[in-house]
Amino acid sequence: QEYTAIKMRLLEPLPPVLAKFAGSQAPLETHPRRTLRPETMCGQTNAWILPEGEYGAFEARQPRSGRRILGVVYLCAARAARNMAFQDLFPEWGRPKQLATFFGRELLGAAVKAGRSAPLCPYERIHFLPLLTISMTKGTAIVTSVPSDSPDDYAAFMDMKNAKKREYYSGQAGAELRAEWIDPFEVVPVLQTPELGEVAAKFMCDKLGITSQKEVEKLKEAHDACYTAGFYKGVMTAGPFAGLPVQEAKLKTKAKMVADGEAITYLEPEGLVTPRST
Ligand code: ZZB
Repeated sequence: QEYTAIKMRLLEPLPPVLAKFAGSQAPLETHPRRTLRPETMCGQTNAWILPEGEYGAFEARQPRSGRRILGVVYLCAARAARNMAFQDLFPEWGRPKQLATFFGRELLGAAVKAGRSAPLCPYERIHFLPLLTISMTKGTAIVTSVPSDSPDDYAAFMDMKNAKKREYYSGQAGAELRAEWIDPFEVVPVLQTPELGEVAAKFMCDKLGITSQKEVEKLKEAHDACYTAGFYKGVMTAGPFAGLPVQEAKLKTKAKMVADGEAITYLEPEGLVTPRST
């Protein structure tokens, strides 16, 4: 399975757990996140992390030149780092160098810039918020949020907009969740389909009566409906490929992001992680 991992640049102030990377020669870059929907990146409103998930910071290298890039680290689950280490993304083949270990909750509220070139992310600064349904064994375990087209994101985004629920999730995470990390952000429509309109995730959540990120069964149904409609009938309404069908925009956005150094592609084996033998 090939994944596109989007890079996000951490912005100051750095969370205390990553403060030791401040002042590195190159900007502290990137979270690769796994996504299969690169064309929707112009609808990002925040990033998600699992509060109790264990993550690491790993020394990165420039994939094309092979140079070690000082001060650039990738933040992700250790398992994802092991995969990446076999794909020339780290200085030493097969051996990720872990520079820090932290829990997701320590990054809550941290600001990132998603996408260097507008309009790939509509907001200059977006924040990490908690998502309890993140799987630590899929992708980097850091997930971008596109509430317009991903029902899971929409439901969790609406949870965060609700002050009472925010307080509840803050208690769950054992970390503060401030209104300023969510209130200035709105759902950004990026594509339309004849059956689900311009904001497919909202359409499906409303239709199925989904009111929380905890309604996983219904969310699965909504996810599949949005994915299928978007993939086969979607036409982009925003971003650099507005007007194009989703299938075309998907390839073009991915190619553009990889060429611009805003994304990397890497492979993840299905099931058990075993090193490549080539
Ligand atoms: C942006 C995006 C935009 C996504 C969208 C989906 C949708 P799938 O389909 O089950 O393979 N994701 C990535 N990693 C994780 C993780 N570790 N735990 C939980 N969710 C994760 O799931 C792929 C999608 O799940 C990825 O694509 C990512 O969210 C999320 F408009 O990235 B996506 C209808 C879906 N729409």
